[in-house]
Amino acid sequence: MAQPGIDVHQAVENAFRDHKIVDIHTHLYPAEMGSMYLAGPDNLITYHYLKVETSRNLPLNEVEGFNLLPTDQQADIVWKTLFAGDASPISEAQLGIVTVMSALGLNPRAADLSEFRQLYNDTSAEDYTNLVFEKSGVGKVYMTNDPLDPAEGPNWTNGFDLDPRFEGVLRLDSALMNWPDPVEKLKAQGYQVETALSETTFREIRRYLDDWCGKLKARYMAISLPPDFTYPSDETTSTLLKECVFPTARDRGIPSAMMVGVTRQVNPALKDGGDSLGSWDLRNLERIALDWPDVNFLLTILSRENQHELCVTARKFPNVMPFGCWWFLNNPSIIREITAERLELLGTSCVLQHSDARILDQLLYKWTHSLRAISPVLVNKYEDLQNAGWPLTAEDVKRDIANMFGGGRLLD
Ligand code: RAT
Ligand code: ZN
Repeated sequence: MAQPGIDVHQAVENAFRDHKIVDIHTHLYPAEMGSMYLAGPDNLITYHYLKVETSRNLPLNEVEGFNLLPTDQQADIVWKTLFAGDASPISEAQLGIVTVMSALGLNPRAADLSEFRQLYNDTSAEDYTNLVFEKSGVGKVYMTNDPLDPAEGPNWTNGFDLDPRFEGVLRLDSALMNWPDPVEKLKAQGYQVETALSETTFREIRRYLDDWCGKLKARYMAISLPPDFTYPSDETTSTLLKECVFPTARDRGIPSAMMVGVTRQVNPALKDGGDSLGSWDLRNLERIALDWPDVNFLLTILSRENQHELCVTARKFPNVMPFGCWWFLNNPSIIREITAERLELLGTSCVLQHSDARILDQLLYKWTHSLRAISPVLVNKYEDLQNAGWPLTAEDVKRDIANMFGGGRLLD
């Protein structure tokens, strides 16, 4: 006879309430890293997603000037255009601000940002950080670390006490993309790379990767790649991944993350907001996974069209781990779809989401919104499981959620 099952809805809600999320891809940094630390209303309101939406409402010839204004003036324009204007703020990025302000006890329908600015200015960075981590249910965030970035690099060379809630990830774009552009920057750091992709260059890049994975205690290395990225190929980035990154990942026993499908700067006037996307031929991933069975690959792909194929590829290759609904996919309708197909094709062996937060406060909405989209999908699957005759327990649900939102098996 069928046993009365647990209330799945309640079990999922409790599991998320009790679990501290490990957010494996963000652009967040602790206050100890000076100008890298971004928080508060002005940074939040000038998030590039919102600036793009503001630019849609500005006359074309004003977009460039808008981007040149000081941050607080840009924030005032964004606020006036998108929140105090003549349309409801229902885009995902706009809704996010409403969620953040409500979470902080502020009136999101305010005429200006003064109340929010006051609250932020009256709170120390330490208290603000604690408040955001506490309220968002996030336990750890992985950073995006670029030692070649002039604003970031000196922090690491000079040393500082790293808040243990922040963990390192070595981002490779600026060291490897568009070779030989990175040569001078690498040389300035003492790495004797050459313009040619020679054995010396490979050796020195591997030394760079080793040194910085060590210094950062990097959880993984990551690179973002365009839709036309191919492997194997004589193209420089592909060669450097093969000769330097994949062997380093193998030898150090850390994953190599590939974030694929970004077309940088289709509209340069929009600055950070000027990037777009395209779909990728996943036969390249099959070849990589087959050639490097002893490297674990974390994969996030930008095009919606690639998501089902990514699940299928991950079924074929246990060293491929899909993670997150990246950037333009980080919208509830698409998260629901991707979550369902991942659970159906991969069970719990994937990392369902990351936040990609750039501003600390964004943790307050990115996770609330994601979990609001993901929870009903999980509830549905658990109900299917119960209906099929599985005596599900609250402990099962807790364990699965801890696995899927705790970094995933490749990051243990
Ligand atoms: O989502 C974003 O904010 C993008 O600009 C990028 O940061 C992207 O997530 C990346 O990591 O390249
Ligand atoms: Zn990112």
